[in-house]
Amino acid sequence: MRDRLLICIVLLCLGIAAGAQAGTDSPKEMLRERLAALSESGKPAYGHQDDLVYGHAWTVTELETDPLERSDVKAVSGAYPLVVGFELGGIEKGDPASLDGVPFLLIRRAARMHAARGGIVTLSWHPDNPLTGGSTWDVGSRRVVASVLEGGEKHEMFMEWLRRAADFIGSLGIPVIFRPWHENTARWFWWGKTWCTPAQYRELYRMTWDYFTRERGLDNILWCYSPTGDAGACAFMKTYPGDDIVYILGMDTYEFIPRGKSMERAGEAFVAEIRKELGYVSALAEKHRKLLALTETGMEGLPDPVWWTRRLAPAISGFPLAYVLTWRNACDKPGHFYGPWEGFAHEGDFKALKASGCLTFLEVPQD
Ligand code: BMA
Repeated sequence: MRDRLLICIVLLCLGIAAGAQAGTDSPKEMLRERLAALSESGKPAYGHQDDLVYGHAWTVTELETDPLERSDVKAVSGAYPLVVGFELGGIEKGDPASLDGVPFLLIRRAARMHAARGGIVTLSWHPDNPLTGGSTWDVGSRRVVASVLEGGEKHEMFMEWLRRAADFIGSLGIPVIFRPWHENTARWFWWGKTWCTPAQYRELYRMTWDYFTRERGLDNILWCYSPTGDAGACAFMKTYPGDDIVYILGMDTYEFIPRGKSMERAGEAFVAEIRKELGYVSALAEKHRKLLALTETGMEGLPDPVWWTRRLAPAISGFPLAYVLTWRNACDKPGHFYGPWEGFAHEGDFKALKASGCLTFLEVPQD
C-alpha cells in the first residue's frame, strides 16, 4: 500500500513537472519572459503601429508577395521597431480590411513575418458600436455595453463578433499581446467611462477573455489592460479585469499642445505627466506582479524637433517598461504620423534616440 502511494506521489510530481515544463516552454510564456527581460534591461522595446504595412508616403499593394521589408522606422534608423502593432477594427463584421484600410490577409502575413524575424506583435481593436451599427467612436448611450453582456439584446450578435476576432487571432500561429477595450477611462469609445459601470466593463473584458480562452482554447495571447494614463490609480483599478487574466498593465498617453502654451512648456508638461502616470502604473504593476508598457504614445505630426530625445527619453527613463509604442504613420493623412519617416525635417532626432541606445530595436542582420 505504502509503495503504491509512493508511486502515485512520484507520478503526480512528474506530471506536475511535465505540465510546468509545457507551460514555461509555451510560445506565450517565452514571449512573457522576453518582455520581462526587456523590462529588466532598462532598454524597453520600441514599437510602432502598422509599421510594415504602410508608412507616411507608401503602402503595400502586393498583398501576397511583397517582402514586407519597408518600414519608415527602418528607413530612418536602419532597424525595425521590435514591437509592431496591428489593428483588428472591422474583423468583427467580416470585413476584408481593417478600419484603416489594411487587408487582414496582409496583417496576418506581416504579423507572422515580423515574428519570424524575431519581432513582437501587439493587437489593438476598435470595433464598431454593436447597438447602433455606428463606429467605435459612436458614443452617448449607456445601453451599448449592457446590450452585449449576457442577457442583452445584442449578446448573440456580439458573440459572433468575438468569434471572428478569435478566429483571426487563432489563425496567426504566433504569440501576441492583445489589448482589447483600451482607453476605457476616457469617454471616446462606446465601452468608455460613463457609458458603462465598472462592473459592466469588467464583465465585458472577462467575457472576451473567457470566450477566447475557455471556449476557443486560444493559448497564444498575453492579455493587456491599457486605460488612459491620466486615469489615476483609483479609476485605473476600478475597472481592472483581474490578476488571474491580465499579464500586462499598459497606459496610453499622448502629447498635445494646449492653446496658448509654447512647444517648450508643452514638452516639459508631457515629461512630467508621463513620469507621474508611470509612477503609479509601475507601482501597481509591481504590486500585482504584472509587466508594464507604454502601450500608446506620441505627438501627432511631431512638431517638436526634439520630441524623441528631450521628451520621450526623459519621460520614460528609469521605469521598468517592457515596451513603448508610438502610433501609426497614416499614408492617406499626411499630417497624421507619430513615428519617424525618411525625409522628415526632424528625422535626425530619432536617429539620435536610436544611437543613444535607450530603446531596443529589431536589428537587421548584416550579411
Ligand atoms: C486613431 C487614428 C485613426 C484610426 C484609429 C484606429 O488614433 O489613427 O485614424 O482609425 O486610431 O487605428
